[in-house]
Amino acid sequence: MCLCRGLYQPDSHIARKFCAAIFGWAQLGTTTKPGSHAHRNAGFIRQAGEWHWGCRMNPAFRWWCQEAPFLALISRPTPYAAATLMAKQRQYQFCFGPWNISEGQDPYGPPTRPPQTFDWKLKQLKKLGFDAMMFHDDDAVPDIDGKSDAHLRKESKELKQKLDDAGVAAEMVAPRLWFSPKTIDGAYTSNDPKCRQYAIDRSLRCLDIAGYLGTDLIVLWLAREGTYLREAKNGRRSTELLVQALDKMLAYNKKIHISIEPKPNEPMDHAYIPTIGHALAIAQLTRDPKRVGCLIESAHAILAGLDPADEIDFAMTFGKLWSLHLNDQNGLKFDQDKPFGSSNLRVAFNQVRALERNGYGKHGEYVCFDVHPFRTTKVEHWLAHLVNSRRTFLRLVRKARTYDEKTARQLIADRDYAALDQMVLEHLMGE
Ligand code: XUL
Ligand code: MN
Repeated sequence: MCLCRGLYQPDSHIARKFCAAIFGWAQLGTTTKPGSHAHRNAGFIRQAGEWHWGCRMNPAFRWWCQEAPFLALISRPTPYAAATLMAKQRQYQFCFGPWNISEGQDPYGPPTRPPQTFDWKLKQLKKLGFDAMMFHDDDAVPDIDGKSDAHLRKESKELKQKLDDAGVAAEMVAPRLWFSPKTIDGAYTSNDPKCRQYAIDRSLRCLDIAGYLGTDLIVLWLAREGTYLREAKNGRRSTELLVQALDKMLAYNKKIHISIEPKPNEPMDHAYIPTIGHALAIAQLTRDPKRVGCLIESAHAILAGLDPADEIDFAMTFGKLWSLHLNDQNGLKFDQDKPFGSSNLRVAFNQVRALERNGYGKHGEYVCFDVHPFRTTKVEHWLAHLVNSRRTFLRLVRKARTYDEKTARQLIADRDYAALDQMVLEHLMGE
């Protein structure tokens, strides 16, 4: 291995061939009994979608995982097909929504890419090796407000068939309560009782769609539940209205679980449920607190001035992190939905560490990327933000698993946080 490490030059053909030969030998030369501990410990093993030399079981080989050149060789930016293969070899399951293949419009300009059909998006998701798709109610049933319950059932079932044929799961359904003229002043907290009723009715239809699509997870991003000016609503009454709305959903379907996705602002000046603390606190006031949990979006936590890793640890202490929207955000400005790790790799690393130490995904939770292409992105690069986010995530899983916990513990015991800080930076830089 040392020889391979020494020989490696980024563009050396011989080194590549040599590594391949060693790799083949290590695979074929194993004489241990399949399935035994020794067998798993011998030769190369796959971990987090990458090949490692027995490092999961045998700490003696852990050095090899620290950005070994062989790994660098096989982890170069890959075309989509190779990235797909990589994703198939890990323990996490990945997901995105049809809105994440967006057309580039912003408040100041029109789309920069032509719209694509849902079928095309599903095909891309499948081709890239993602496992599930997340939905708004009207992603599943377009123009939902003008359709009867019978229509809603028919279209949802047709969609379920398409998903089954593609081998793709529906991760969640979220009512889009921020588009209609009836939700201009908020949905559940609107000052108009007729509008509040619309929001409840629409939410219950969303629960029906979830049932047809075979998921018990409802996501509530409470987009307009807040104010542009404080005097327009009564905060206490709004909190009570939110509890009433949650109670109606919980009573309507005894199987569903509701994940609240907090966001502190945008579109509102101030939202009523800005953080995970607020989401979990309001869950306690409902008729069935154990069925109300949360979804953390990295960018939303950053907009609240919080570290998303702390939000993850907090939610997972309660066993209530049921979904995740990983992305990135460059400071306190409009919601950017940048690729995961794009602005702050260390913050991304700490999110992955928090997920790893809490066992996220063990109960079937998905890692979803709520990321958007840049407005400048050309059609031929339209899916890169999704592939790159997953790739960065998997690289950071490897970084989390090869982090030198023992030295970190010693430095913490010595209160030598300067050295700890540098150790983290050098680990991330690969030196
Ligand atoms: C809004 C946001 C939404 C939700 C789904 O900022 O993140 O995409 O995730 O309704
Ligand atoms: Mn989101």
